[in-house]
Amino acid sequence: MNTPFLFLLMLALIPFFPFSSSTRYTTLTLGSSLSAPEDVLVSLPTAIFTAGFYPVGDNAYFFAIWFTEPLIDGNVTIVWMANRDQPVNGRNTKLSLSHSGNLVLTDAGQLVVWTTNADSAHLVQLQLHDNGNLVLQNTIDDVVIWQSFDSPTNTLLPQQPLTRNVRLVSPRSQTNYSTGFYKFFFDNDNVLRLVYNGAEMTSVFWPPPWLNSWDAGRTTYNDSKIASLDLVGNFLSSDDFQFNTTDFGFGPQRRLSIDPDGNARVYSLDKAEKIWKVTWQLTPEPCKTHGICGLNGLCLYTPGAGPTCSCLPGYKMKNSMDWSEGCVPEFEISCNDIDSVHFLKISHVEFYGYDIKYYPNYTLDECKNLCLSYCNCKGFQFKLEPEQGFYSCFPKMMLFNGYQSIGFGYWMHIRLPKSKQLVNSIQEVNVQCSGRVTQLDRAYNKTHERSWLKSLLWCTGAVGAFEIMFLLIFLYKTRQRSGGSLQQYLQVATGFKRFTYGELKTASRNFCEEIGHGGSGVVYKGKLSDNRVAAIKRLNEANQGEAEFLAEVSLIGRLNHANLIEPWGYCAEGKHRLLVYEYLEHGSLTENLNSDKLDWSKRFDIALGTAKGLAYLHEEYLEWVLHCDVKPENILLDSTYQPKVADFGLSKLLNRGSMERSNFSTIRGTRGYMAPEWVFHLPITSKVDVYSYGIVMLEMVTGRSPKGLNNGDASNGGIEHKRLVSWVREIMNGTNEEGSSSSSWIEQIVDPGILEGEYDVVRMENLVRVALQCAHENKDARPTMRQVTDMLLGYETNTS
Ligand SMILES: *[C@@H]1O[C@H](CO)[C@@H](O)[C@H](O)[C@H]1NC(C)=O
Ligand SMILES: *[C@@H]1O[C@H](CO)[C@@H](O)[C@H](O)[C@H]1NC(C)=O
Ligand SMILES: *[C@@H]1O[C@H](CO)[C@@H](O)[C@H](O)[C@H]1NC(C)=O
Ligand SMILES: *[C@@H]1O[C@H](CO)[C@@H](O)[C@H](O)[C@H]1NC(C)=O
Ligand SMILES: *[C@@H]1O[C@H](CO)[C@@H](O)[C@H](O)[C@H]1NC(C)=O
Ligand SMILES: *[C@@H]1O[C@H](CO)[C@@H](O)[C@H](O)[C@H]1NC(C)=O
Ligand SMILES: *[C@@H]1O[C@H](CO)[C@@H](O)[C@H](O)[C@H]1NC(C)=O
Ligand SMILES: CC(=O)N[C@H]1CO[C@H](CO)[C@@H](O)[C@@H]1O
Repeated sequence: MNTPFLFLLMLALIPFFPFSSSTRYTTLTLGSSLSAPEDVLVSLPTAIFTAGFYPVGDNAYFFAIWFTEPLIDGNVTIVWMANRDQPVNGRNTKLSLSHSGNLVLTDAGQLVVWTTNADSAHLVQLQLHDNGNLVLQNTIDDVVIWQSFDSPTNTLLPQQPLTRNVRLVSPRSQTNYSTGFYKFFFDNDNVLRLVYNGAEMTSVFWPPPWLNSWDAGRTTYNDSKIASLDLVGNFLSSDDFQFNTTDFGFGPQRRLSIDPDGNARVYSLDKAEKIWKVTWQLTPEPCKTHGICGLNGLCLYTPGAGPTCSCLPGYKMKNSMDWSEGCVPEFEISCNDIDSVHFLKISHVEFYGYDIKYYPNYTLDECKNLCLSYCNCKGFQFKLEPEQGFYSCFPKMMLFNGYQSIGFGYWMHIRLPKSKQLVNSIQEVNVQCSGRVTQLDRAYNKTHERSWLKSLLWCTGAVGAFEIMFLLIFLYKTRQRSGGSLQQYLQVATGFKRFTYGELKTASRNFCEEIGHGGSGVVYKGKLSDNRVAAIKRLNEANQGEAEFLAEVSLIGRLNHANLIEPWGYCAEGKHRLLVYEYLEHGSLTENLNSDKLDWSKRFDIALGTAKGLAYLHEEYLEWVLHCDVKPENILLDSTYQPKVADFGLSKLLNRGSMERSNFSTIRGTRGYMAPEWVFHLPITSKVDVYSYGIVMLEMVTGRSPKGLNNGDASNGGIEHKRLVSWVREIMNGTNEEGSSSSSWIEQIVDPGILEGEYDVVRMENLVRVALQCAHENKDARPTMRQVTDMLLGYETNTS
């Protein structure tokens, strides 16, 4: 080798590197070595990557490869490690290329910690390539003897193949890089899987184990077992699994990592801000990752804050430093003495797996006795099967993979000794309309309105707020932006795209065609570059941090239902916050209510579709979404007059931490449609939407607006629209007493101008009865939205 030349080259390169106190190599030749801690090898040709000794503690180092350029917080991002489970000493430790052509990491001059075991050729050299691959190569014919791409740790770089013998394994924690519990690999059946492989148990959770591979969109026939992420952000696997990152296209540096929380994510480097942004992730629901809180633990998820763990009542943390070890009971239960046992009910909690057996159509008492009859039964899941209309019992031999889910009808009953006088220390999960609510004056003065709206959430409570096209709304007080790259999660669903402000400006022709506005912002019509017509909502207030905004947007982006308006994307640039939605030609129900286009059968479809959309928000989508502002303006109609619920952005919520009643004494929603709970400061549940739905349905049938004539303040909002309800009720009551046929009371309430007698009296009666039930003052007397769809649908199937 031409040493003077190399020396000059190194001199020339030195100014480009921020830390220049150490020796920088670009090539390691036979017999030479890198000494800990300072020596590094930089990648060729442009030094994107650096290989060297990365400190992990007092005098403890990994031999690792990282991105040379540090992030905004000064830390570098590691992409590969040689000795993740065995850090080496800082002194007298070397990575040497032995004369036999072997790469050896020796700790403190003696112990071989790691080696390539590849001694074959003699004329080899070690170089780091700009794609992040550390390559031991024959200098004569360029044959690769060994490369780091073949033995990844938890990160896959673009163009690095994931092959049959290779697995990505998560680190233990954010700060502990040693081998963790989550493995991403090709299984024996040729399917790419993510598996929790803990100390006590193993379980596959992706693709969902209850689906067969075919249903999960995978093929088991291609045994080439190869997957990789390419330079434009397309990941393709031989089992047919593929995705595109949200920032699809050439440009940003990307990496796919298996994170310590068991999620796989693709990160793209934002060069300007020097942070990693998540542009794809495998599961948007972090608590559904198996094993995350260990045995007897329960996972709670708050967007922004991420998942948190807690122990079940009666259990305590096994190792206060490590949730993966879960919780242990603070009691002992004797098997035979069933009198000393009781069951503690925890609502909205699901534990996945470890069922002793599945028992359909069981009552609660039968299920309790069943659990008592098994010595190893730690509790049981009691669950409503909405389709069959009965409850099922799942006695559990282990309480694992527990998470709180405000799904419909999930209860967990855990077995505890009677002597343990435990209250349910896990807060009953309540549902509220906004994640972070600031304490408000509970009186709603009209004069207050402006500042109230400005400073807070955007529940469009404004009198007369006329919102034709509604999208979603969220606004919080500006919050500190969390700097860590991991907080920058952009949880995205396929098709939910990030737009630039310029793109949207062009699409809307500089925001010229206004199609609606409300408290939260103005909606414009626009045409996207792919010729789709969109509704673009420009939010008034941009004082929400970007990360915050993205966390909220991502929730909305995951909602997908035929009866919900489809979110297409968003823009968060500087002060601008915009949301992009599908555009519906027929506008809202308000505009169509008095038109003759809506015949009876269309109205029935609107009733049913709206109920389905709301039921999805409440129940199927397990993220606890309430709408809180159901009204005709927020029910949009597509070309066939099928309804789509809009403006469910008001709904997002989830902060269990602030569930105190006092925290949401704010009146939300629109006068005329608000449930009495708002007025009387009762707990807010999904039943507020049921109430509003009932009022909307009555309005649709009668043609009478629930908004009173006077524009008095909304604190008596519960009173006025009672008139519509009691009016209907009285007519129904009165004529029935007189013994006249049902058609006569229906005739009296149905808007004669609109429906002209052409309707199915029996179905109409059913609809009105359901609507009245929904608008019951007592929330417990109202059905759930799921029951509403069943009642409307059940009737359909019974009669046809
Ligand atoms: C990292 O986790 C492993 C496995 O639990 C443990 O043995 C090791 O001590 C941890 N290292 C640090 C630095 O905490
Ligand atoms: C198997 O997958 C590889 C990689 O995706 C692809 O190139 C190949 O054509 C596939 N083979 C078959 C038989 O589909
Ligand atoms: C990714 O984008 C490319 C180009 O737009 C497209 O052909 C491909 O179908 C996309 N793949 C997925 C999984 O969306
Ligand atoms: C559930 O059990 C009850 C009582 O044994 C029975 O009457 C009912 O038909 C069952 N339901 C179904 C759907 O099997
Ligand atoms: C709102 O109304 C209350 C009670 O009527 C009153 O004390 C308060 O000053 C009003 N607030 C504003 C800003 O007008
Ligand atoms: C950056 O490194 C410091 C010290 O090594 C650590 O305390 C901090 O958590 C790191 N920041 C991130 C975002 O990982
Ligand atoms: C309906 O009739 C019953 C019995 O006559 C009466 O008690 C009730 O108050 C009536 N309800 C309404 C809303 O008029
Ligand atoms: C944000 C907020 O107002 N939080 C309050 C919620 O309620 C609890 C208990 O009443 C208060 O301590 C919080 O400050």
